[in-house]
Amino acid sequence: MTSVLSSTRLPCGNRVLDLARTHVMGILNVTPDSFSDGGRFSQLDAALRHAEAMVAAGATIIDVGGESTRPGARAVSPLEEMERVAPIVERIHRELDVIISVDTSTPAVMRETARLGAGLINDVRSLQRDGALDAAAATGLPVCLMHMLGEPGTMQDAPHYDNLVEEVTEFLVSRIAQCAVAGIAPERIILDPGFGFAKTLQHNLSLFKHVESLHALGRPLLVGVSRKSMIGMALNRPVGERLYGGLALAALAVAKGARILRVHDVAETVDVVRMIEAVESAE
Ligand code: 9MG
Repeated sequence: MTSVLSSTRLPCGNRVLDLARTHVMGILNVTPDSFSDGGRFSQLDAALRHAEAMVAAGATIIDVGGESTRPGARAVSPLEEMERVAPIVERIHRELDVIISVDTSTPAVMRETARLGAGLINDVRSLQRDGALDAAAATGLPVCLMHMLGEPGTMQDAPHYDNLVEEVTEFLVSRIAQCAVAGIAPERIILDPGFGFAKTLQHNLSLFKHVESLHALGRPLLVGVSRKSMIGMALNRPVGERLYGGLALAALAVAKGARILRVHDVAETVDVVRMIEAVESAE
């Protein structure tokens, strides 16, 4: 396994992420259709129970998101996003022993959820929204910077690269530099090549094959491919039948040095990670 990190301990609010190991980040979507059978309070309880189940299955990070990033998804207002995300962040912080990541591009959501106990900001827009750099800097939390071109609604409209790996790398280098200007030190940054974001199937496969090259940037890598269309297209599988393809990619991502795997299927992915660790730690 390859990766050169300057430090293996990443402070995430009141917890620390040990980057010597690979972590499984469980996905908790709190969009209206995610926990739709009941009123507001039972939806919150259902989301908390789902988070609890993922922690019991071995997730060390829960990624809470209130805005769908699927192509064509409806945009939500900052207020709507806050109303979805803040209550569950507060409950998880109070009741579960886990790092809370907030999947958001909205400055106000970054600030408020940090106050409520979030430990990590996961921004698919790499802090490019107005005010996002300053908001993230003010929280003191680590941030995950992800590669994407354009916006989720239109990103799949004929994405083009002359040299994909080089362009993804350049994008991330330039976002790290912008973060430094805003007061976010490189030590607070996690990098993500953004599988499925402004990329064709061939782009995704090729980027995965060469993902180790991002280790040159010296920061931990997050890989998110769970149930994505790259698996569906490569294997001709609908979304409900992408588990084995996803586990194959999870194993490959660990072998290529990824430190965080963002997944729906936590228990299965934790088994993959632990099995690899068992082999790697043998004599
Ligand atoms: C929110 N979200 C959806 N897919 C993602 C991915 O691949 N990486 C990160 N960091 N976030 C994602």
